[in-house]
Formats: sequence, structure tokens, C-alpha cells
Amino acid sequence: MQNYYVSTPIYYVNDEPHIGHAYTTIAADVLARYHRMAGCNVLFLTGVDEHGQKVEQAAGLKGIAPIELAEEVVERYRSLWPQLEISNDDFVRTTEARHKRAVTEIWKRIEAAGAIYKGFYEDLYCVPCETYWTATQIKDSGHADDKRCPDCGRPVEQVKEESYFFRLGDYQEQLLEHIRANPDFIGPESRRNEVLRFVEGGLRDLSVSRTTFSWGIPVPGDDAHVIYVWIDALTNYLTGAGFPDKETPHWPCDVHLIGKDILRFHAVYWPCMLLAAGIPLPKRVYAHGWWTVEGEKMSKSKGNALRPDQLIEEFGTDSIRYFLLREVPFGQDGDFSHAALKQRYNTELANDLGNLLNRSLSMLHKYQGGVLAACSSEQESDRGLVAAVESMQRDVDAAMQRQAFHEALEKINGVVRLGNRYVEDNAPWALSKQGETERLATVLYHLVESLRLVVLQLVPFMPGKCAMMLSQIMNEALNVEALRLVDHGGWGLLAEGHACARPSPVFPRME
Ligand code: ME8
Repeated sequence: MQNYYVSTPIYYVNDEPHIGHAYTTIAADVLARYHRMAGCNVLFLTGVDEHGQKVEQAAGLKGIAPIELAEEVVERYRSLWPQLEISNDDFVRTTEARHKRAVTEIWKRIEAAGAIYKGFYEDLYCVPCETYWTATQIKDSGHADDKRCPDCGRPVEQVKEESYFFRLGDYQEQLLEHIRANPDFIGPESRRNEVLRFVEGGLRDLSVSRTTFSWGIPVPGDDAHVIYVWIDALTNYLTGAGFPDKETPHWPCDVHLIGKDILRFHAVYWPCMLLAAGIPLPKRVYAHGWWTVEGEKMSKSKGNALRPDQLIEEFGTDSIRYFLLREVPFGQDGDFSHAALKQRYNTELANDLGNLLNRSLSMLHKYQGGVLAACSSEQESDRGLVAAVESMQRDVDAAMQRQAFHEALEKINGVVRLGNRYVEDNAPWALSKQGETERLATVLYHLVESLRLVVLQLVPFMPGKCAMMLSQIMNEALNVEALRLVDHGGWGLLAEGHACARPSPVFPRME
């Protein structure tokens, strides 16, 4: 069985989950579900990032210990994911013993390769981004105020302390070669070019330890230092794969899904760390775009961060999952608005898909007592529908390999629209009136069978709604997680004589 490994970033525990965190995790979930359905042995990993100065400061503001803050926030993530139907196989916390072992081990391997040395760091640091900056980088970033982070615009602090350094610069050429030789290593293309330009500009050695706070994993053999939180956090992807205690059949990871904000860490620092440690690089890093909410950037100070649990109450899990992956081409920025969600839901799910299922099953009950009969009168339009379903299956598969969720959904919706046209063109009501029973049976069969296969492709996106739709078609409660494309994806598997359930609305209109 082929392995497939997909990861999300591990989220900081200084703040509660919002729609941005849900976005990456839903996208990863869709890939995980799709690949399970395609027969792969999947590892889908998510988790939380608990260490570092930012979390320590957030806890300090609340007057609690960092671990207490972590315990509180980790529960928010752990309880949110099932509500969003997230099917992760594991959940890494960076305070776990297995993770500390992994981080200690990778540090030792990098050190053994001669890529770590002790020095003195004297420059600037952005705590919210957990990022080092030089004064020149800050000046070049064009901020009028020379004390602000080029990424987030918040004040940076002066850091002056003994530090271990990673010889990042030594891996520059190897990394460039790797990126050039593996066009799929970084996606989308625009991000790949951005990384190439950054690396070509030259890599400076990276400070990888801190001494002025203690909330982290100690440097092996030097307790006065804690390991830089990004070295710690990135290693979670190995921890979840079993490193260093077990065999790691899932490594290298098939795709690290991340937001564009943390591309440099994943496409530069992480591969260089792995090159130094002699560990294979992930196959792909894909950086998606950024969501605003009702036209505004989400921020703590504005208090406008969209909380997924509130949205679930308002719209339901599957509508949110569908909207997030359909509204914006994966990789581009987008805006979340209530109006846009309702609009898409009403047109694509209620009108097009829900309606097609409802009218198809209703007609089947009205004209044939809910029972499918033999297809003895095939015509060109039937063959057209079958061909469209089969090409949709191929196109969806190709799109999923490129994380092009919007394309996959567009292909699926294309078949739904074709199905609605097919109904109009073949007018089952007229066939019934004219007593053309064989032709009527053929049309109804093609409708129901094409819907079954459309819904099967939608299972990874909307597992709950698809379970409802399939249970109407199959007339039994189904465990959608057990469905496999090889067993259930072929045309013609619905048998003559199969009785469908009576339809009930799956996507009631939103007002
Ligand atoms: O960066 N739009 O954690 P984090 C889209 N701990 N995605 C968004 C988003 C938005 N407005 N806001 C957040 C960290 N995200 C580190 C990661 S990994 C080894 C360590 C998503 O809690 C997006 O995936 O700040 C982004 O990369 C991630 O949340 C940042 O989460």
C-alpha cells in the first residue's frame, strides 16, 4: 500500500483557533480523506507549538505558567477539530517527551555534522513572528520606523546574548540545486520564485538558541540555552512520523501545507536543517494565501478574528469546508464574508446539487416506485454523461495531486450542471406521459448513478452531507470513511432492481 503523509503547521498556543487555522487544517483533511479513499496508508498530522518567548509572554500577561496556558488552548484545538470533521491521525504537542527526544536528536545530528557553533548574537528580534532581523533588513523593508518587523510591522526588540548558530549559509548551494532540480518542491509557482530569489540573495547563519528565557527545550549539553522555537517546531514533522524511536515509513512527507506567512521557515530553514542532519527533504511545501474577514485583516486588537465554532453554529461544518476551498483558488488570498458564503451555498449546493438529487430521487419514486430498472435504451446524451463522470474522476485526481481544490470542485460542479441539463433535455415527465418506459428507466438510472459518483468525489470535502446523500441513494446508512475509489468508483455498480430511499432535503436554502 502506498504511503501518504500530509501535515499542517502546529499552531501557537498564545491565541485561540480562528478561521485561518481552520482553513489549513480543512485543506489537509481533504487531502488525507481523498488519499485514504484512493487506497493510501495515510498519516495526517497536526498539533500545537507550545514553546518560545511569545507563548511565555502571553502566559505572563495572564499571570499563569506557560504550560497552564498551553493546556487551556490545546483543548480548544482538540475540541474544535472533531467539530470540523478533521480526521487527523496524530496530534503533536511540542511539550511531549517524544518530541523533546526528536528535537534533541536532530540538534545532535546537525552538531555532529559540524554545522553548529557558539557565538554572540547582537541584533533585533520580533517576538510575535519569533524571527531574527538585522538592522539592514529592517531598514531595507521600507518601514518609516526602523524598529518594526518587516513581516508584521510590530516593534522588534534588541537582543544581545550568547547564542548557538546554525551554518545556514553552508547549505545555500545545495538548497538552490534541490529547488531547481525539483520543480514541485515548492508550490505555488509564485512562492517558489520568491524562495529562489531569497536564497540567491545569500543566506546568513541563523541564531538557534536563546538564554534570556527558559520556556523551551534545552540545548543538549548546555542547559543555559533553550533551542530556538522554530528549530523545535519544524521538527514536529519528524516526531509525528516516529523519529527517532521508530521506523519512519511515512517520511519524507508528501506535503507540508502552510500559510504564506511561514514559507521561509519551511522552504529554507527546514530543508537546510535536514540537509545538515542527513535526513531526506519533504517532497513538497505548499503555501496557501491569506484570508481577510469582511474585507479586514483579522487581528487580536480589532477583536475580529472569526471563531470557527460560532460559524459552525451558523452555517454547519460542511458548508464552511466547501466554501473555504471553493471560494478562492488555493494559493491566492481571499475574503471571507457571510454574504459570499450564503450565495455560494444557495447556488451551488442548494440549487444545483441538492436540487438535482432531490428531483432525481423524487422522479424515481414517482415513476418507478423508487426502484432502478435496466438501461436498455442508451442514447448519445447518456454516453455523454458517463464520459463526463469519468473525465471528472481523472481531473479531480490530477487536481488533488496539485492541491488545486477549487479546480477539483469546479470539475465536480461541471458534472452537476450537466446533470441538470440532462434532466431538461431528456424530460422524464414527458417520457412517462408518452409511455416510453425503457427510455425513462435508462434516463433515471443515468441520473442516479452519476449522482452517486459525484457525491463520492465530494466525500473528502463534505463528509457529513455526503453521508446523507449517499444514504438516500444507497438506502442504507453508510460509513463514508470506508469507501474506496477502486471498489466504489466504477460506473454501473448500482444494480438493476436497487431501491433508493425517498429524498429529503440535504441543503435547505439559506435566507
Ligand atoms: O506560525 N489566513 O503558528 P500560528 C489563512 N507555530 N491562514 C491563516 C491565517 C489567515 N488569516 N491566519 C493563520 C505558527 N493562518 C507556527 C507554525 S509550524 C512548524 C510552526 C494559518 O498559530 C496558516 O496556516 O501563527 C498559517 O501558516 C498558520 O495559521 C500560522 O499559525
